[in-house]
Amino acid sequence: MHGKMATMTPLCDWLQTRKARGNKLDMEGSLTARDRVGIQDFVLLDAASETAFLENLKKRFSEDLIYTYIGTLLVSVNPYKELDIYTKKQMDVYMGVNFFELPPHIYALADNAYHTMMMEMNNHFILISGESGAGKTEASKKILQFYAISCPTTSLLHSVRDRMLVSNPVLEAFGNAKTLKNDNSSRFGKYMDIQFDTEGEAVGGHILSYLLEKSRVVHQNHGERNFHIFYQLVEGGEEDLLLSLGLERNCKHYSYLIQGECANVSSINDKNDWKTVRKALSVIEFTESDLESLFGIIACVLHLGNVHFDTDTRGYATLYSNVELRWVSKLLGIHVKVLLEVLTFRKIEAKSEEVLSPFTVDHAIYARDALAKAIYGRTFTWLVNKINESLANQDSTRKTVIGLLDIYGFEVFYVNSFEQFCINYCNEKLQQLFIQLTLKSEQEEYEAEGIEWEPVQFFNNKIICDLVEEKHRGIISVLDEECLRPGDATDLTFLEKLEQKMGGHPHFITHRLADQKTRKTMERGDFRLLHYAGEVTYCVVGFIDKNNDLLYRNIKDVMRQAKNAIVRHCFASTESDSRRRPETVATQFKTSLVKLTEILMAKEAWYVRCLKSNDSKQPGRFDDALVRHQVKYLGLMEHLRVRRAGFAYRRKYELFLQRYKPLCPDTWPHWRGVPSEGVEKLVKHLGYQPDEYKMGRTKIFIRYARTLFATEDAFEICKHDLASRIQAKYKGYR
Ligand code: AD9
Ligand code: MG
Repeated sequence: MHGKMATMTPLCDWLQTRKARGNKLDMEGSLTARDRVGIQDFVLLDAASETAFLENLKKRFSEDLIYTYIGTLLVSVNPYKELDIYTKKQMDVYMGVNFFELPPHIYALADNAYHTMMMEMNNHFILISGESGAGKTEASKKILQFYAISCPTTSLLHSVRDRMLVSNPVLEAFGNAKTLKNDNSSRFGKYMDIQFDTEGEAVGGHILSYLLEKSRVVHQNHGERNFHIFYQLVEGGEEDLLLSLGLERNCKHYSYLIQGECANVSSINDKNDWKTVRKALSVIEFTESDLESLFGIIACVLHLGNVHFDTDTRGYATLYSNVELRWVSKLLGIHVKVLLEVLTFRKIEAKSEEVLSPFTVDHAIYARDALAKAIYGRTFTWLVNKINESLANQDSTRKTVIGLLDIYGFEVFYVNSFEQFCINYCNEKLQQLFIQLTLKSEQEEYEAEGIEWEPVQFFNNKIICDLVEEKHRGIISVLDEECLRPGDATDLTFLEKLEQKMGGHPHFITHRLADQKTRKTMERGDFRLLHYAGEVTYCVVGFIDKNNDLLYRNIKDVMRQAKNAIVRHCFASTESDSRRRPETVATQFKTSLVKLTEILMAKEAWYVRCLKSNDSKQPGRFDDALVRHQVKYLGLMEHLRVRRAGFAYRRKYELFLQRYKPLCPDTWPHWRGVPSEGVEKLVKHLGYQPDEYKMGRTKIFIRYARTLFATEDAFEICKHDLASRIQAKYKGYR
């Protein structure tokens, strides 16, 4: 056996050369190109000051180098222009190449996660974070494209990959919209598992979606739009399709499309996007009848928006004109009389009788809007399920996954409502996860392993997460209590309760609790949270209603009878026990985020931190103050400090030994002694220098990723060498 290991000695020499080459690359970086393009890994920056950090980012940005590493974390700055770095050729360049050998790229991170998954046969996820418009969705698309296009494939699997790729335009059409922050803003959270088989082929996928901002269907703030799909259909839909749906080719005709007064956006081509979505729907194999129902629903929502009411002589709602309602009736497959009844009357159970109570115009509008939101929201869920069916992998053999998380980014508008509250809470949770996984547990691990360590201080946003979500005490609990309280609960009583319970919390303030100066910046119905990413003032109007998200029972009953198959399906399975009150929106969201955290915690994490370069979406503009603010709140400096002082890689002694034991004659084929001693022998044999690693209680800690990569390369060569020797030997027997 030891004879075989003789071949290892040249490998060790080679390993040294590789390491030297790695060092040389760093040196070259520092001597020549460095002044022009900055440093590609912040860990190698001379000074770890915020100013040096920003200068480096800016220097690279001015050269269109939007990516920079902090160790294995990727920082990305939105260039707001198309860069020629996402070609198939680029993908090929990055496929299978060690992380630090090429300039930083999102493909390098994707490839590294992929290879680690293949090597260790475990699950991973890529957390993409940053504020609204920072480039998360673009990043997630690039990663998906990389896997779909670059990974090995058999022709059989082409269809799964195609479907994976086209799921994006479809979900974006239905779940993204123009906001003041981003022309293509995600209005839902998305987590997608990409499943790989043991050969490394992408064989399937699964999407989880989080809280769609349904209120946008019926209301948009100035300068914002409804979901893209409505404009796409109206602008791009074929003549005969529009005719069959009773639609005019004019967005201005539909009241649900013009509240933001910006139906046309220069950066968006709805007509072309319609073609893309139409094609995508056929790739996902929607049947003709699915499509008919789906388009019927989009049109039905538009018609609903144009259903107007008048007041009759008794002060109750009556239909202004029945033209629009007839179209709604046709498209849903529900008799017009039945529809009219549920939009203008409420069914009340009195004793053993059911009584119809007429609506005022306001109530009727409320019922109409609630119906439009419910139909759209449930159809979105149906769509995600349908896409999941088409991405499902039937084969039950063992698979590993890489999860991609792309949610709505932190956002602050002039007026912020329940939706921003949920979105920003979600961002707090993800920041907390990042802190947990990087700053907190990392430092705790050094301590537990007995590694000498100078603690790095950081702001832990757990205090804000608790403020929002703590059981019985957090804002969501107070809101739920008010929502469930019979009687006279209103948005303002909710605010009062908040003041009683949260008053004095360092991250919470209201108009009444504020000092004089702060009070001038708030309205009476506001509360303000000091989020990790900055202050946000929320207007309480609508909180109770949106959290309850109630739909009158007779409307639900009627929808269950619809001839439109999607609508019937969407309303069929729910609320079997109508007496039990469904969970509130915020609580459902909170529960789904807890589940998401559990899913993520069970996997190995990779991070992409996206930064917004400027607020005006201008190509090439780097707003120092804006970027500095993001660098601060994302905790990038703290991450860098931990990285600089810390270790890029760690593995339990047993696992490390198990993998690399063929690289040393003393550990091959078996090491019978204490694992840590075996590892020590192994790394000494490989020529690790004392500053490159530390021995903990149960794990080896390796400071530089390049040391590990060199070891891994050596292992690959050794593996092939062993394989060919075995093959040769086997041949000799025949
Ligand atoms: V939100 O939280 O969903 O509102 P995101 O997802 O962070 O936000 P998005 O990826 O949609 O932002 O990026 C916003 C816009 O910036 C895109 O529509 C592109 O026009 C632009 N962008 C972002 N990343 C890149 C990139 N790598 N290259 C070129 C980019 N343009
Ligand atoms: Mg997005």
